[in-house]
Amino acid sequence: MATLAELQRHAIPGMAQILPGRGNLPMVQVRTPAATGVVYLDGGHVAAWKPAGFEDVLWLSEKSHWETGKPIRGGVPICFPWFGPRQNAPAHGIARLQVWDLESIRQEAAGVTVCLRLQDDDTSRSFWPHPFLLRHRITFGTQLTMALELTNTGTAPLAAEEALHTYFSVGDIRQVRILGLAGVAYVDKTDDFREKRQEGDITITAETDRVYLNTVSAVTVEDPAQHRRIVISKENSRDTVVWNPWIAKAKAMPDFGDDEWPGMHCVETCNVGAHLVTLAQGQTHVMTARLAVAKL
Ligand code: TA6
Repeated sequence: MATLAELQRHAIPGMAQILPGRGNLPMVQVRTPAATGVVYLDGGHVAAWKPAGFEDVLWLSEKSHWETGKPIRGGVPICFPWFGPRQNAPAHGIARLQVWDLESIRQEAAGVTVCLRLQDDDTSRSFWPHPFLLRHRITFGTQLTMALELTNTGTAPLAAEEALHTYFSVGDIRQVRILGLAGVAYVDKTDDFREKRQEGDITITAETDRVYLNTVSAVTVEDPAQHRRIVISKENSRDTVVWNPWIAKAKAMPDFGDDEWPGMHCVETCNVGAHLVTLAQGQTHVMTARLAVAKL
């Protein structure tokens, strides 16, 4: 793993710097007139994005761990190579627990793009015996673009689930409406994984944990308490997860404040279950999530 001193060669003076963040974990901090943003090398984890004129769009728990090997609660955890729990292995896979390498930082028309990479190693192979190369290209600008690029660097076919598990900051989840998934089938994980169909817009009135299937739709989150709407569009993703833990689940998570559930929810861009990504030797797949925010 590169030292902080070795990472400085990537800095762009006045725009992108590499410095110790929470828990002294190394982070890239981007500051431009368009937006500010933060991504940690731990987990390749985007932790903040604040476009000019708005409060931070991403949510972070005040109780989050800030330790290598433990997932940050909030921001955008990367779930790979599986989604959800797995016996004798970390939930949501290993990528969010490992320290990624900083490959480059570039100033582009759309913003400042930070590229992080993660390759298989003894740890990953102990859980999942496949060679792989992941790149996470994050562009911090008036929009936030996250492109998760997966390459099969092995000789055998690779099959993996993936998710950009994005936590959004909202004024009051009880006032939020989520548009764009009407008519889409979903698995309701709070009701024995029964398959249902979304009727109209989504409102959150209890623990909500749904995998919307086979949808390429953009999703709009209307947040009247913060007078803003967030549009989440995506490419090469077949599923969208919507999650809020509500009261009991929030209490049950040690890295989640008991009273934090009204201020957040997840809309996750993913390929899970039957839509896992399959790649032949040398093949690459890029899943992209793009966030935009506007006044409501
Ligand atoms: O994406 C929703 C979900 O799968 C929920 O079931 C809940 O487990 C959430 O992810 C958080 O998972 P984590 O492992 O980060 O606590």
